[in-house]
Amino acid sequence: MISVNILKKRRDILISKMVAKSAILIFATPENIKRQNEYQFRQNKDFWYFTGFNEPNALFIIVKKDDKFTQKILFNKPKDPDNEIWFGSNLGQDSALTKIDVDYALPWNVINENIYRFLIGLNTIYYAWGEYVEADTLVFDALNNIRNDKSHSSIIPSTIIDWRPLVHEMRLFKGPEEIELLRIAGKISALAHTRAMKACHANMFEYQLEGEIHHEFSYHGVKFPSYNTIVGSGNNACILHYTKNKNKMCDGDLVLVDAGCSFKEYASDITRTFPVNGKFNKQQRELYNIVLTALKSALLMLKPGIIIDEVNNVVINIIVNNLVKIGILKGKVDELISEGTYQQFFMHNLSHWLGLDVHDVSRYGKSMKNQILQPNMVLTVEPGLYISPYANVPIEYRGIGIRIEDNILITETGNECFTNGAVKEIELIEDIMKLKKIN
Ligand SMILES: [Mn+2]
Repeated sequence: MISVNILKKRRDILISKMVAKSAILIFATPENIKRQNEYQFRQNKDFWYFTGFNEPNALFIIVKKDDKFTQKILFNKPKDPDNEIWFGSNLGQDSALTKIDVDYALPWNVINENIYRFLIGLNTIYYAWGEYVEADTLVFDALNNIRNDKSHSSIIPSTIIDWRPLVHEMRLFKGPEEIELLRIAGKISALAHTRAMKACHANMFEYQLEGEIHHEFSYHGVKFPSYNTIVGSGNNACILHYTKNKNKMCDGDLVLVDAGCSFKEYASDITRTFPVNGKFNKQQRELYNIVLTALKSALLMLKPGIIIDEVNNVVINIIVNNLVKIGILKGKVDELISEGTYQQFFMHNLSHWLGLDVHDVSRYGKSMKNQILQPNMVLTVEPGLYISPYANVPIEYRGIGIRIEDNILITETGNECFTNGAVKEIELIEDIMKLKKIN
């Protein structure tokens, strides 16, 4: 749940952006989508942002007649004693009025016959089409109902506006309560990475290290990771979306752990890379320090007014210069960059937005690269180096994959790192791994 005060604040901002004689329709995740058979139910984040309501099959509507008159309506599942025996209780309509703070709460099973009543006499409908087929059908049927019913022929909504640009612009700038949750998510995830460092040893399986991470999440009151945990040792660290986590970890290899929890729906996303046996070898150390230097330089630059792409260029420069120095890349730095030769070793983006979603929403349809950073934006910073086992480089560098990822808030003057709890200096990692506190 989100406090009614915060819901009110968010809804008021949304209402201020709506034109008169309009309604906005925001659907929860439907119950019958196929994904749900495979995964636990996860609420639609835009719906959550304005309702804090975690049940499937629901629709939140705000009707704005004019600046003085607005109505909030919720359609949600009715109470059903038979169903409760199997699935437990749900909120129902009566409690929804106060808990979700709406003027009307109506049962989901009568939505077809009733949704159009709230849209009569309006000009504009704000709706994000294409998310759920069921929702599209409901909305377009409702609009057809109004058009076909001659008794309501005075005003028929004729404009449909996608609300995602409005809502996602709001979500891009985090409020104080969101920042606090993201901060906590970062802290818990950092503890999980620390636990993994302490627990790690040769011949352990990658999934066992994953288990240590998830144990620490649940210990701190978190049920879900915010994405599938990646534990890739040895060559697996070079597979960017490796989630099989099935190999035995070998003495002498590095392990890359990309894991973050979702705390009260807010995501964190940390990557740390450390030696399975607790001690970096020469080549691992060299490559690791290149990535760490790149990360630190990025963290120094990330503040209001800067464009991500400028930071990305500095990171690429550091990486390419150093790869030339140790003989992994050969040629002129400028050409290696302009021709993109380095991309075989660093092929992903430096950052993504972070919030309710782990890859959080952005200015609608706009790439993050050219956006000017502003206070209260939250993002990841994650340079990496991946030397494929088949790369044409000195053999001792092959099969080393390293990523170091932090989560930051852009502040008025610079940034605040949420994930410093997980150490990243070589000496500190080696010190922690000596502790081996977990049996
Ligand atoms: Mn990430």
